[in-house]
Amino acid sequence: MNKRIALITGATSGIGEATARLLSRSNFRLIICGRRADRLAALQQALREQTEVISLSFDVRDQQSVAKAIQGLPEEWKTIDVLINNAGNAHGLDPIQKGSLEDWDAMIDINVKGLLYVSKGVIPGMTARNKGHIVNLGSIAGKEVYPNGNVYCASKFAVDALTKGMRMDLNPFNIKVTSINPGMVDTEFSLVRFKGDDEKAAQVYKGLEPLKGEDIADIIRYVLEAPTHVVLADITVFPTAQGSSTLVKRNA
Ligand code: NDP
Ligand code: 8X3
Repeated sequence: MNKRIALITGATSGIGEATARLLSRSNFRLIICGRRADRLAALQQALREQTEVISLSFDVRDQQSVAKAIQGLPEEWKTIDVLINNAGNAHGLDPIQKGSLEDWDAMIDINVKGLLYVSKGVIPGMTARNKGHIVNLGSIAGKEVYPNGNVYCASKFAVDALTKGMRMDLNPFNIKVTSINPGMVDTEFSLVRFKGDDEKAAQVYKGLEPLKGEDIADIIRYVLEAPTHVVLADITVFPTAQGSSTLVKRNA
């Protein structure tokens, strides 16, 4: 059976890396993306035994770099079957009256505009071939707003709207669109949110068993392996200890 080509953004850590590792063992050829070239090289090397892998290093905020990287793919890599729009992060956790413009720009530029730039590069090939599958990483933050989550939540509400819009607009082209909306996943997410403060990041997951990147990767693989006539449109996933954005059962 021919291997499908999957392009994964944010493959240098967390959910994206776990997904790349799992899909490398699941009949996919991979295009792994991220800014940290050293990590991309190490991952490419590690996955090479399982499947063919190439890497693209670009900042999703830079539309020209995104377009150049995708247009510059070798011919045999241009027919992308699966796009996993995963790159993204929260920056800061401040009330709106104290939030920093820099953090706001980062979240809107990466989580919303970056997702659009990568999609703009990949979708024309999918519509031309009348097939494809786009998986957008939303969040429970794109379903429920929580205190101090303001702009991060807004960025993920935008992802939710874009996922729904993509599913409608791409319907004539047989393109599947899925959104996966996790609660707490223990990745580098909180470390980035709290600007490298390990202690603050560790507090987020204290006293509960959070999801792991591998848990989300499992779901992504399941979604991608559904029969041709089935699309998992919208999946919200929590750790068992989490009941909502703000309701979490912690051990003492
Ligand atoms: P990580 O911080 O572990 O991974 C984020 C990834 O995004 C990294 O590979 C990073 O790569 C990439 N990235 C960040 N900024 C840019 C940029 N400007 N250009 C290109 N790539 C970028 O976090 P997660 O794995 O947890 O996050 C993955 C997705 O899941 C995000 O969209 C996040 O919002 C979402 N999510 C996470 C949850 C959680 O609790 N962890 C819950 C719900 C959703 P690099 O730095 O090398 O560029
Ligand atoms: C990440 C989950 O609840 O920290 O999107 O916003 S949360």
